[in-house]
Amino acid sequence: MLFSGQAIKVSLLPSGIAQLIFDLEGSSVNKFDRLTMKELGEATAVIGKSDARGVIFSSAKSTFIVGADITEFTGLFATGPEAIRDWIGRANEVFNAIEDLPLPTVAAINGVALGGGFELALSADYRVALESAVVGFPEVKLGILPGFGGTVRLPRLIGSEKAIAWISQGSHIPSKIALAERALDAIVANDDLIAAAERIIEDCLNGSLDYTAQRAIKTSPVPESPETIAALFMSAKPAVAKASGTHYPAPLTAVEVMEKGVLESRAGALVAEREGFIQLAGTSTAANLVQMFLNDQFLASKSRALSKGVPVISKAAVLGAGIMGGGIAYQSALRGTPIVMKDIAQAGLDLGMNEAQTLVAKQVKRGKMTTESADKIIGSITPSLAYEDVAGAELVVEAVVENESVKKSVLAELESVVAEDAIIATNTSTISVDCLATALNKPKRFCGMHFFNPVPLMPLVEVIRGQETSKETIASTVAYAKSLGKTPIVVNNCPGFLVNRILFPYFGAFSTLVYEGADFRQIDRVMEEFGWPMGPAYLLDVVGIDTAVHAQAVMAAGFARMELGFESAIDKLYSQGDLGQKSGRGFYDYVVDENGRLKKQPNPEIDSLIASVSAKRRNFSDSEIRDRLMLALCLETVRCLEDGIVETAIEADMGLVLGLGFPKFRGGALRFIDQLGLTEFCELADSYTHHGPMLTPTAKLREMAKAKLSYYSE
Ligand code: 3H9
Repeated sequence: MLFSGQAIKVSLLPSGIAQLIFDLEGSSVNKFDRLTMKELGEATAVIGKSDARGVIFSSAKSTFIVGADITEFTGLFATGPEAIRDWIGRANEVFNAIEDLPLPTVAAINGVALGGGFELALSADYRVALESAVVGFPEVKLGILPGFGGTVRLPRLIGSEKAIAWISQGSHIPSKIALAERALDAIVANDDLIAAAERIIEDCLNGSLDYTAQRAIKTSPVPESPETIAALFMSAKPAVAKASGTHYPAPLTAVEVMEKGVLESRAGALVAEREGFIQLAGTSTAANLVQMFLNDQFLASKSRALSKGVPVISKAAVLGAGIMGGGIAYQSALRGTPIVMKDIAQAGLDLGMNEAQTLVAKQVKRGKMTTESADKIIGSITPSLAYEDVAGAELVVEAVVENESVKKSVLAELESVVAEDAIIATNTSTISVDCLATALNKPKRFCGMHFFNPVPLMPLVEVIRGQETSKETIASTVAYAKSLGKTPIVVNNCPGFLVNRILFPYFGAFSTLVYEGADFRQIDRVMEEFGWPMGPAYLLDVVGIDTAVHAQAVMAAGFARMELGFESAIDKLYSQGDLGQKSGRGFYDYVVDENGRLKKQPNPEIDSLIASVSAKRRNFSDSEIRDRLMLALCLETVRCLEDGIVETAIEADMGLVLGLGFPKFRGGALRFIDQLGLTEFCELADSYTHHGPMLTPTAKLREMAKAKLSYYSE
């Protein structure tokens, strides 16, 4: 054994070639935490002084190396530029030392090699991988750029144009594509990986391969002329900037860093990369996107713990076909759980099956699914008009119309058919789960399962715990949601649950502004500039004006403070049957374009309609619009946390990100409050308190502000 650490071991193979094995103790994956980087430096020095004939970098885990340790980023980034410069400088020294070893080197990539993991592989002379391996640079998704030499070595190896695409898009690249683009040198079978790496080293030693020439490519400027490079980057940058948008600076910065570096020496290019990294690491976007990764991991571990040991649902059912039922049935069948789709009318079943068929056809058309798989998926959905077919289901999702008495009678009927221990979940967006539970003899086995539309695309499922819901019911429902590929968040029952309870105060602030004479188009623009995928008027059209009117009534009945007290523009649209996208007209008009997509257009009659229910049009500053909408939304999020509707700040914020499209780079409502500062947030709210209780901070929030606490330090 040449080296034995807690993350790395190096031994000599019988061929005299050193095998460096990454196997970080106590971790499910290899990653570049501080310990691993330190040991890599030490092991490289030992190898340099040894008699080894070559080096193979390999992993004892199923992943190769997942990158730098993201869990260290928040602390590291907060230490400021000098500490980051120092950290990257030391990593650069280690990777350069590997690249400069006086012997041939090969990375044997057995699994995921992302970010720093692939940067290590690029420091080696050659890269051989399994077909199942995945490589790439996802750093921009964290708001940063590759900082261990990725922007330096990749363009030299595969060309600037391809490197721009790899790094600015942050995609995971399957090994076959990486091989075709020359980022890998070979793909081999599982049992041949180390032997293949050894063969490459032997070829280097016997002169069939020139590893020093290989190195020279990676350490010299690219061979193109300055004019060619200037033209290439000039045309790439606007496209990258357009694709990433103003709120996500990392992709463009990464491209600018490459532009600065490709004609430099290795050392010069590494400096450009490091300075670009430091610039991005100081942004709130990077801090929030890193927190998004940590939040995802938190949600995954929480739902794992909640559903531990729960038997897999082998047969499910959905009551009520149509778009929602069809979407749930499709998702269940797609993910391998056969499902019965029951309706009272053949027309409903036809609609549901049609929805599922349309969804599989789209996948087939995009080449993402074979026709055999498509047939299998459709075959595992059983449309039925008879309750007997539902009897064997272990979990049934009731997804009939959003009407309390209809739901209650369907639930009672259903309970008399299914097994004693079957789980019954209601897909409702607003109706109290406790109220619906009164229809059942065994409310223990009942909970809410709120899917978002369109089901296949929306990642969130709210799992709603009623007062009587048992732990086992929550566990099975969480497990089923996970098996559908969704992210479940467990919330306690209240009108609107988590997501709609927060959305409707935001819509309320919108309606109030319009009532006071604000232009809804300005409101949409301001909120889109803030980072929302669509402004509130557009969102209302997408959600459906009728749905919004119904849900607003439920919310106002549940929380007196949400009562608007006036006829809103939404009410007016509803009264004349303009229901948004579904009817072709709402705040905007919608027409089908040549690609079959709905296109938003001005509604020529909207201004006179709004004028009939609001004050005369007057000017509002962009900041007032943004403040009033965000204060309403953030304060309701605070109340949900304080009322115990949701257990943690992370779950509240992720509910908004995954369910509403809250801009990720802002991290969520509570994170937004943290970043503004709790005291500053309360002061801002106080400047609008005359607008009523929806914009008034809670006593606990004020106490937290006084105590200098924050939601994410709790
Ligand atoms: C980088 O490298 C920057 C450099 O250029 C240098 C800059 C100067 N750090 O998701 P999973 C853990 S930036 C720490 O459940 P999957 C994860 O927490 C980094 N931990 O499995 C979990 O832990 P546990 C670039 C990480 O199969 C376990 O691994 N790299 C990291 O669904 C399994 O993860 C990335 O952005 C990490 N980097 O997906 C990759 N990655 O077992 C981010 C994973 O305790 N990661 N963990 O619950 C991913 O995309 C996915 O996790 C991956 C596996 C595809 C790797």
